[in-house]
Amino acid sequence: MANADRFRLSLLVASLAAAFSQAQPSAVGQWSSVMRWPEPATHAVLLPTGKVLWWTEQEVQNLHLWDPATNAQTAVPTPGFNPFCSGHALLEDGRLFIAGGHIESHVGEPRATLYDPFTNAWIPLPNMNAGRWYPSALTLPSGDALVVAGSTTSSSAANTLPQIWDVKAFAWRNLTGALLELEQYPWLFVAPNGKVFCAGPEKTARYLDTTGGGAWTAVADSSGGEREAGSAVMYAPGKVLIAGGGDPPVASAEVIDLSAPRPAWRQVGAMVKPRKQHNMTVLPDGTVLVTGGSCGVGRNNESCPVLETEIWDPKTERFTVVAPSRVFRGYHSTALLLPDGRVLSGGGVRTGSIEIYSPPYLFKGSRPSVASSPDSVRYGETFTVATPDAARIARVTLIRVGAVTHAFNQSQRFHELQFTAKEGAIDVAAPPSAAICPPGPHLLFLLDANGVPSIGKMVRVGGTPVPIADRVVVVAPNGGEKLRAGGSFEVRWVAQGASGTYTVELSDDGGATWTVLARNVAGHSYVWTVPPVETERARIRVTKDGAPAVTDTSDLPFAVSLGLCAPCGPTEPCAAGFACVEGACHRPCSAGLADCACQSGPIVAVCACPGEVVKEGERCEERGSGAFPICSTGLECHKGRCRKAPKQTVFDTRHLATADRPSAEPAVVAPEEPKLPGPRDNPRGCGMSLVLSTLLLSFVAARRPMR
Ligand SMILES: [Cu+2]
Repeated sequence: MANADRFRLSLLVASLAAAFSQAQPSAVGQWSSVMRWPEPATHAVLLPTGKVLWWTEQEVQNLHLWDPATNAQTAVPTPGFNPFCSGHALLEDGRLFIAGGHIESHVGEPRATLYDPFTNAWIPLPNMNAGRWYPSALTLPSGDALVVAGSTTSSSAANTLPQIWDVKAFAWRNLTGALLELEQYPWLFVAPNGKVFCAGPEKTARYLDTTGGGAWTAVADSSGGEREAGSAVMYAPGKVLIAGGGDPPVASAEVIDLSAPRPAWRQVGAMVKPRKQHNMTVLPDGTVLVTGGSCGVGRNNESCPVLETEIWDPKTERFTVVAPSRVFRGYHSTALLLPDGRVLSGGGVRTGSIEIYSPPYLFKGSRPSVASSPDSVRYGETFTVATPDAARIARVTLIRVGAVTHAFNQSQRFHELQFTAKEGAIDVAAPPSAAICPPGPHLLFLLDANGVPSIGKMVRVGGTPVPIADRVVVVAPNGGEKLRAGGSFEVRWVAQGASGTYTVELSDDGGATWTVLARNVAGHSYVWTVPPVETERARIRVTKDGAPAVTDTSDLPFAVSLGLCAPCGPTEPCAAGFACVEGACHRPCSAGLADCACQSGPIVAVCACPGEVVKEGERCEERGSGAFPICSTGLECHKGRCRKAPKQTVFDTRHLATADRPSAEPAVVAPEEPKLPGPRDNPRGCGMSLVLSTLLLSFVAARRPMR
């Protein structure tokens, strides 16, 4: 922050503090002192254990568990990739689904993983179709997890394919009928009709039908227009509040009721301050807390910090200003409801501190207490909560635990439950269905007539979670690779369930016959010396030892080449049909030798001959001299590779099953064109890591120059 901004902020803090110094906490609530945290809290998730899993911005890959009860921080092992800029959702059984993340600014991580809060362990999942940077995730009524949007390789390359992580099948389901380029971190909610409602930040709100191949339909346009970096919350089933956002940011707010015959956005009272990058947190009494943000133009305008805190009441549909915070929390800040009814407010760019807000209801008398409550409840059942305060309970509410980043909580939603009081207990009606209340961990609150809530009790809503069955999925080689005979290759698979060992097999004839490569392999990878065979129909099969049904095969065939790029020399000739060029075996072409860029690794580059007509992904000559390969019909030469006409969106089909591929053409996957680090388009965003750039540079250096 510039000195002038810092001075302005201190004046603002002083003047707001003076204005509120006389106000009672029972009217305006109260902020804690500012507490230092090791890093900015850019992602924060309340786990079913009552602890907060949080992690930070940029290349720092430290994850932490914070215990609100003891204030202790403990380190969490890394998931093996950087989950900054990922999407997240809590599954029915309380495990956290994390999809995508950060390779560099706008370049998304294709990996996904589950975090088990009960064992502090990660379960890697098969990769998504492509990278996702700034996606949103959502647990569906089925208990499966949807992931939508995010960028793949650049700010203009959106991942347009919604994907569903099928918990039972341990596999992705692709909504190929619902390709759509969406804004980053879309605001997704399960609607009462079972569809997914995307409330923004785009002007047009839509439904996503996740059945079959999926389909989007428009629902209503916001009169506030596009609300970039605004926020949204489902404050009752089917009822959504959106507020702020835009450039410059606005103060306006709108609501929609999806249960209405023709849902439409309706303006409600505006916020006191225009803002963006603020957080909205639904509270145990059903009101919505608005914290932080900036009132200036741009992504994170520090010269216009909003310290005013506001509370929106769904009964009056108006915002009320309460006690101000002390620290500017804009871009990369978070707010999260804690089990005790307070709200954690932390983060902001390079802002390694938190404050905790105690809402007015914590200053209005003694709290109702819960003597006992069930750990889980089923849809439609009546359950009993023992409480010595049964006679004074006025409301029972249920809030799905939060998972927040980038000004949007991808998990929280609010429910009012019906109940009847009896002696020493209350009987409570559980939510009627998964569309009204998707399965997963929730906080149950009892409130008295003054709106004072009990401490929240963690309760799992839903049926019986899908048992964690034994599964194995081969992730490499998974189809399309071209391996060099004699090279070494790391066969990799992911798995869930009981630990065990694995048998790895190879077929070089499309799966007709199999040869065992290794037995009793511990762990989830096996380094394999590629045998001297020539085939385009190879597949790998991995089977759990003692469990023949727990098995998986490469989705598509890969190739092994005996000749191409094999090392050669005066005493080490190439196989028949290949010629030795600069120590590597090349395929001869009629008009001379091919320009095969052989790499040092096990994967060989695609080899193309001058004048030859080549397929998508293969090398070509942009200047069109005719001496170099020509792209086949429907393709054009772009950056040295034959590609479909350049598009703004990327639909990477490499990981789809054959039936899902848009064309019946066999898959040809060229090694990615190396990308040199360019000027950063976003100085705050994440630069390419040193390791990655070094790897790419050494790859580039290893390539023979183009002729
Ligand atoms: Cu960011």
